[in-house]
Amino acid sequence: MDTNAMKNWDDRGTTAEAIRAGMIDKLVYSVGKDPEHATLQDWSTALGLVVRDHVVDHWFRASHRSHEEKKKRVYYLSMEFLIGRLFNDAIANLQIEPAVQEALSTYGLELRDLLDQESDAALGNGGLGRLAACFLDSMSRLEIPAFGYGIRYEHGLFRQRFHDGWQIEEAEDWLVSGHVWEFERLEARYTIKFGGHISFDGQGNTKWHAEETVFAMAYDTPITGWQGKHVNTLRLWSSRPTEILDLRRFNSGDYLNAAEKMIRAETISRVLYPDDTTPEGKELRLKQEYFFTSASLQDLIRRYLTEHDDIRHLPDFVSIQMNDTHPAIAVAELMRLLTDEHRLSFVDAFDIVQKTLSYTNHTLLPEALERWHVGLFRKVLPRHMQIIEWIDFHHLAEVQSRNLAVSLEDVRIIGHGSEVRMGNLAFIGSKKVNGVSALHTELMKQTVFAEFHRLYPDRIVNETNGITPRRWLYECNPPLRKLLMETIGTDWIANLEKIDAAAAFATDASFKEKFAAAKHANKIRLAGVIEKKLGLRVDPTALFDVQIKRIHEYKRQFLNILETIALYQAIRRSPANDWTPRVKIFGGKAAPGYHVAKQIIKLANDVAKIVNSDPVVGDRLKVAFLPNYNVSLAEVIIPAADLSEQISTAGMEASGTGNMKLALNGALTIGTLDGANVEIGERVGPENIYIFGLTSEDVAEIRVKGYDSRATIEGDPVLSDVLRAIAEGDFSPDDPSRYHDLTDILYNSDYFLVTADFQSYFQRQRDVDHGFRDTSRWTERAILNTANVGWFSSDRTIRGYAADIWNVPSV
Ligand code: 26W
Repeated sequence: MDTNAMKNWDDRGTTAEAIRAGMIDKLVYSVGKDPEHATLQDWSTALGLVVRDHVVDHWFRASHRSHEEKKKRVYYLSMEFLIGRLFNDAIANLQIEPAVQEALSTYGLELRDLLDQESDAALGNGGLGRLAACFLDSMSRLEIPAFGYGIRYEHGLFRQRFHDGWQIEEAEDWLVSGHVWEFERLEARYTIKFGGHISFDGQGNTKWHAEETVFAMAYDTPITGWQGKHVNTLRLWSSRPTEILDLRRFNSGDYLNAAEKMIRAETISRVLYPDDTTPEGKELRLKQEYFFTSASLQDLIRRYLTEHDDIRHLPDFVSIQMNDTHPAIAVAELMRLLTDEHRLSFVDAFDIVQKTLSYTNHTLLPEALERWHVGLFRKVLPRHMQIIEWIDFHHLAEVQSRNLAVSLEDVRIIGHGSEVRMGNLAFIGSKKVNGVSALHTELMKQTVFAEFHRLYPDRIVNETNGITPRRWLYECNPPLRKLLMETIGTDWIANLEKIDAAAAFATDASFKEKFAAAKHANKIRLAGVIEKKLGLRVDPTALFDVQIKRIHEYKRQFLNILETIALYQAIRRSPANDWTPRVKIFGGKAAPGYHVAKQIIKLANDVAKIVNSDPVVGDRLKVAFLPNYNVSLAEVIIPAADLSEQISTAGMEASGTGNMKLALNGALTIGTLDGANVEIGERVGPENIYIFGLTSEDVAEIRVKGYDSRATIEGDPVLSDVLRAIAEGDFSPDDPSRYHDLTDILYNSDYFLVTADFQSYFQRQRDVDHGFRDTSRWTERAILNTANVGWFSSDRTIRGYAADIWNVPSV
């Protein structure tokens, strides 16, 4: 690589004039439009290309440096990267916004309008996918040479719209309007094999005769770090046919079958599976997991061998993180590559595997732990099944040799002889296994991995989740950003712990006034979005009470709706009372096959219809369920929130990350002692958070001794009146029995203990009403939330991974 050529690459100016000239050049020569006829999309593409050039300068320098210095690299393997939009993120990280604004003003263009042309890269379901995206930003900020590896789904998470209050899913199409942030890498193409059979030639050589092969083609997206000091790569794989059109069939008019093989191949990276808890267990999902994992391992070994010649030293220069069990096949695939292709012995290969791989667990929900039927697994991955049998056999032998009173069945990879437990495979094949909050990690040691923890007491570590302060404060909350920069400087952007300097201003009148003004400005903006999307006018001085996350029974949106109805009924009973005006804001998608979750969405919309049109209640209570919740909508809702709903059944939310984003933007949390809520409470102080409900210990106890929800309901007049109203169709006059399934769940099982926590939650909400009325005190408490959650930066989280797991330096 001729470094001289590199040098003049970055003399590309970042002045307004340079950006203006560059934009016109791109508009004319890349987009092929003249300013007079350019659409907003054209201008957006042109400016995007200009900004991208600046990113590429920093990118090349960074990758050149990592290559030169033979630095240890981190590879983050994830089936999901919930990136959202990249345009504003690049501009913010390169700190060229003022120059861009000025360049645009020459043509009377607004940056916001150009940014809004970009479609969200919704390549993820929820927490796990978004965490991966925040981690990419932090690894670049910390100048850790790293690659994200995933799938370039043609269609990301479905678009949600409501039809008569019911969720409707539509295919998402992010690539339709072009995507300037990726580069196709024709040369980075690997063959991925499926099915078939294995032959041995007696000299210990194993041959995999695959039934089907596809190509994995790479697309690279630069991930710009703060101030462009480092830029990493997100490499997403797209599946391509190894055989193109069957011309013979085509010419015989059998057009569809002529393309059959091509379509089958392309299907692998066609669409993201929209479930975020229960695996569908579909063959295509297993093929997706193997497809990207194999391509990624082949690619990183090729890169390693361009810098090193002995594969045995791989662990010294490579650390691979498996984002949940979805890439856990990596344990067997790396074994296959090291033994069948690089001719190492199984024992040597396994030693390298264990030293290179680590696994993050994101959920304790039994139904979310991936188990593949042995029959399906052997059919799709016959060689890997053999390798997994070898690993399982040798691991069990090692366990037995230690004569520890451990349940062998629990630590088997192949359970009950019929299922491949990907969590156990990942645990056995990893040097470190981590949970995502202090409580979650403790519960991992006591439940799903209790036997493994006894066998390997130092393998499980905790790395509490975090969020990137660039996107989730600096970029999404300009008014608060401005106030913080003029008050405590800019250090917090790259070192969020430094935001605690704002605590000193919590009682400062002018700071409080500006802080409240920033929140109010964000609430006015959100009120505008609610009016545009729902035709509903809300009062921006009311309490904005926000619950935004995937719809799931354990996240208990149902509990929130029950409290909303109780408040509604209370206001109707005593309309003259001085009620704290409140707007209940909901956002979230339900997995298409999750009917209870879809009913909960419909109930929220039915309650909204009744409450929002009730003249007795008027502006004292409004309910708004915003459709198609995604990263970009979160960036508008979060800065405008006063109250953050984190009300999961204790012990079931591994961490949560929305809780961190909302607290950082000055919302107070009402929540259970679950996931990272516990650590948020420890840092903001008990007077600045509203904790309620059963603890995870209480829940564990109830699981043992049982729970009578019917007794609770009959003993709670507020709750039983709410359930009577639902069951009698007060919110579904067109179908009075519509919610009998939902109310029956509470009377008959109530596994998620909604009724058990209702009273405590209802009372705590009344405390919130009271607290919010003291606007001055509330603002102080909001400031103390913002100031005391700096620790929840994903930079701190990644520093933890780098030190405890990857053994790489971070700046
Ligand atoms: C195979 C189906 C499937 C897909 C995704 C099962 C499970 C998942 C994810 C693990 C679900 C998920 O997103 N978990 C969330 O991960 C976040 C990041 O660590 C946590 O903050 C959330 O608490 C956890 O629910």
